[in-house]
Amino acid sequence: MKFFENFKFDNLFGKKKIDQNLLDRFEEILIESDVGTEVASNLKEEFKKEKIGKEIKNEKEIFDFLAEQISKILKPHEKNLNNLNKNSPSIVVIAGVNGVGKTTTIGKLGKLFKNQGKKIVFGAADTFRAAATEQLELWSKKIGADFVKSDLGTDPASVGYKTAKFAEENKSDIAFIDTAGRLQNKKNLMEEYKKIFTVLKKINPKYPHETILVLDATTGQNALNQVEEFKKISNITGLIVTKLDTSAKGGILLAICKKFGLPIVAVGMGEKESDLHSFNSEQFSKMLVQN
Ligand SMILES: Nc1nc2c(ncn2[C@@H]2O[C@H](COP(=O)(O)OP(=O)(O)OP(=O)(O)O)[C@@H](O)[C@H]2O)c(=O)[nH]1
Ligand SMILES: [Mg+2]
Repeated sequence: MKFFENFKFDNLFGKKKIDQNLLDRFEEILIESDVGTEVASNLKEEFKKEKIGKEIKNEKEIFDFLAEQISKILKPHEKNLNNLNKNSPSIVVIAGVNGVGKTTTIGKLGKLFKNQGKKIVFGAADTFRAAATEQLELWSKKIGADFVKSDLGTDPASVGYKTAKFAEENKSDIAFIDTAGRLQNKKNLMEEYKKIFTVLKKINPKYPHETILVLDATTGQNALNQVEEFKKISNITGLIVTKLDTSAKGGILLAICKKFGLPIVAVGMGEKESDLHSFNSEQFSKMLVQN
């Protein structure tokens, strides 16, 4: 994940002064990195104000400036991961389309809270595929979480219900409810999603305390549509962006923050249980522009 893989100041321009050409190329690279046209144009303007006509020692100076600007944009969107466990039990629904990394993220989240000595339960509300339940069950064994499931084809909402009840009765600290990765354009499936929330609210109107939408950074601009669709049916309280360890253009985070103003809870940087990190805007911005 990097913005500026192909950005070589000397090679590209053969000069060390910021001029219009360089500014345009700067904006182009930002757009190619999925930050969206508005953010790209704002960053270009900031850059122009500060640096136009000035001598630049090296590319690092450009990158440092950009990292600082990006960090300023993202800072208000940081949400501490520990906030997911403000209640006892905390009921957390993990949502998102097919293959974004929901189940893996639940495993990682479980591990993280387990390390803090918390009692965890996973609920397998993806009842459409046997493999989905098995995958979550494996994670539960691996990290020592309790596990709630139902038979294949059971109403996902009933698993949500069972999981929340289990958490209450067994004094769990957090329940993570895994859901099926469905396409947001299939209306009947979205209806099932809604039902999970309705049923949880019947137990307690405050449930779920958190609904985290998982987004795959490699899907680029499509992530924006996903947020839009899920916001229609649920109160998204935070985002987790996965696969930032790949060649994904992490700039999509800026576009999402600009458009939806949602908090970012964590970022996924690999497939292992230890590969989930609290979202830190400074670190993330540096990583984006590292060259
Ligand atoms: N490189 C990388 N791979 C990831 C990351 N998170 C998840 N994956 C991989 O992405 C693939 C899909 O992950 P799952 O957790 O099964 O995704 P899901 O959203 O539960 O998928 P469905 O249940 O089919 O909707 C798996 O191969 C994961 O190992 C990440 O941060 N980085
Ligand atoms: Mg899954």
